[in-house]
Amino acid sequence: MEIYKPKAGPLLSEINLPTDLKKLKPEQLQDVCDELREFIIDMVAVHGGHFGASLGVIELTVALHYIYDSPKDQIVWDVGHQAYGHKILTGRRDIFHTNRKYKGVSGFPKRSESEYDAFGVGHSSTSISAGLGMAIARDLNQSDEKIVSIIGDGAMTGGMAFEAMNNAGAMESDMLVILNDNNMSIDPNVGALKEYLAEITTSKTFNKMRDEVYDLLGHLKGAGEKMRKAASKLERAMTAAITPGALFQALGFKYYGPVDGHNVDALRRHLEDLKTVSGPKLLHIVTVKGKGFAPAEREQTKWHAQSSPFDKITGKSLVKPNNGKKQPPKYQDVFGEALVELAANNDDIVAITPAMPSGSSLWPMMKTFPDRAFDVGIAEQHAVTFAAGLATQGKKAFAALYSTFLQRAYDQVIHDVAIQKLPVVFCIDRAGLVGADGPTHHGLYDTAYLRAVPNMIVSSPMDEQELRDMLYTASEYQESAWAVRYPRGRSTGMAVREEFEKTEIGKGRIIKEGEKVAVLSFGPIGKYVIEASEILEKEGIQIGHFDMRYAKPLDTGMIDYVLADYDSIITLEDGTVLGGFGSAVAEYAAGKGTGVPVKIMGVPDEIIEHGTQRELHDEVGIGPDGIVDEVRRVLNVLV
Ligand SMILES: Cc1ncc(C[n+]2csc(CCOP(=O)(O)OP(=O)(O)O)c2C)c(N)n1
Repeated sequence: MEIYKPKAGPLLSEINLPTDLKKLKPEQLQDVCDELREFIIDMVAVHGGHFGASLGVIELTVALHYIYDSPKDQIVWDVGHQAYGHKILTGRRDIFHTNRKYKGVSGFPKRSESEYDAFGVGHSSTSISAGLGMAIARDLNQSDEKIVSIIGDGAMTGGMAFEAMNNAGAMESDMLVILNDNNMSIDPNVGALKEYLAEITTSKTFNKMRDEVYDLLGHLKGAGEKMRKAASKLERAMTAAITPGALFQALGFKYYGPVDGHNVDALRRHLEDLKTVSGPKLLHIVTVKGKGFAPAEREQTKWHAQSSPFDKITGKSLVKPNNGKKQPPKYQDVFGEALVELAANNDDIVAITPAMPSGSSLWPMMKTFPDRAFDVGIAEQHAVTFAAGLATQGKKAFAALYSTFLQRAYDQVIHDVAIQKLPVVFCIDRAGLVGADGPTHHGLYDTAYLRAVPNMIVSSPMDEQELRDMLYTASEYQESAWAVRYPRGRSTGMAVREEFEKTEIGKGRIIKEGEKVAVLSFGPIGKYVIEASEILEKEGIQIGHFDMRYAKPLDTGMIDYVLADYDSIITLEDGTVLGGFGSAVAEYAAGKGTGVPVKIMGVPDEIIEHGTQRELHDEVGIGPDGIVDEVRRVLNVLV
């Protein structure tokens, strides 16, 4: 089937690189913006992808590439989900329909993909640190490239952004930070900073004075260094006196703004002028997430990203998912609903999310028990220590984090939770290969890094019934921390009993007995063993299948049983093969000295790119076919 390629308008189709954009007159830039917006809407309406954030920075993207000389100048995006316009203007227009598809363009800036992608990204709040590193390297190299870091108001809630500003403000190296303030994270932004930014953008007195100062500064190019310094001093004094922007000033940044981020001409002029201002400076622009596509402006969370084809005028979905048949619930929803049920019976239960109430399905809890559910902003480290603090006072804290983002809080897991033996429950979503978001988002390491920590149970259910029971058991458990990992996507669709039952900690279950080869699976990936087993049965091969449920504590009784009854063990997990569940089994088996070989199947020690989850599972050989092949191989070896 022919893959749909959006058609670029007359100006955009001539822009292969930013040098082509620079040939245009300033008056033509708005038309470029309109064509770029249209192109992105066209593309995402058919192929899906991140959406609202890119639409919100179209004018900024065009202005940046018009004024700066990328790739010499370094344009550093934060998170990178808003960089579609950037990619299209920097040589990837004609392949952009492969965005997020297997072997296609990455949905995020990526250094190996293009020299215009100054820094690889996917996780938030990194752009100022990376930009500062580039600025200091530039100074050491005595070269003259410009450094621009773009950061959203959501990403600005991440501690790293402040660590970077604190450092940059004192280093006095030349760099520009552009704060893209759309008042949204994926969900509505939260926290005191958000209120502060809102005060700035709505303060009329300040805006008037700021405009006057800016005009003065902006027109001083020919007026000499002395006057500019005087004006700069005046501006700083005034800004400090009337406070807006003072937070950034206090951190050593010159503050400019707020500027309408959809006025490409104003942006172009500001960027041009700011090139002449040295040192660390911050330009605050105000934008609308989803700008130019009415449904996305109205429902900004829903349109943060889109997967299904939609009508590019009305936004209405053009496909009935699953042909209109009811789909099994997503694992995240099984968690979100179970949590509310548990919280209804246990007043001590509280829940924490670092800026992912939609992604982690915490809204039911936030709506039902608003006093006991907390969105703390994009602040994983804080989220974990905050949960630890709650636990010291007898609260049963459920910290819901994506596996990939929990990586940020590893020290907090050890130092604040495990060492103090606090019974925090980590609900680890998006565990395993996540699909189209690619390597920055795959949740591959949690089993390995959590298994290494004392006072930590590491579990993964094979289906939604087990997930509910594990959450219930964890809610009553006070001896140590507990991690429950579950993947992106839908559960099995099985009939689930209403009441919860305790699961026995550290105990697996037998799915199927067999001969010679036993497959020990950890988590929902066990479904592939069932498929593989059916294929093998047709060949007369009966494998044993054991759903182990716990990587720690291991069900050693079950492993002893398998070691005694089978000739070979295969372990299967949706995570790295280094130090994960399979390693735990192999360590135990080696200690027993039985000589039964253990083959660890999981994700190899390589960076795995993007694609659908199934494509990636098959690529690394942990899909049903990979399991079938491995069983045949083992049996041949055994013969
Ligand atoms: C460390 C980390 N935590 C969570 C996320 C998930 N995430 C992706 S985009 C986003 C919101 C970013 O908001 P903002 O920076 O304001 O950009 P906008 O989407 O509004 O343009 C979040 C929370 C992430 N990418 N990285």
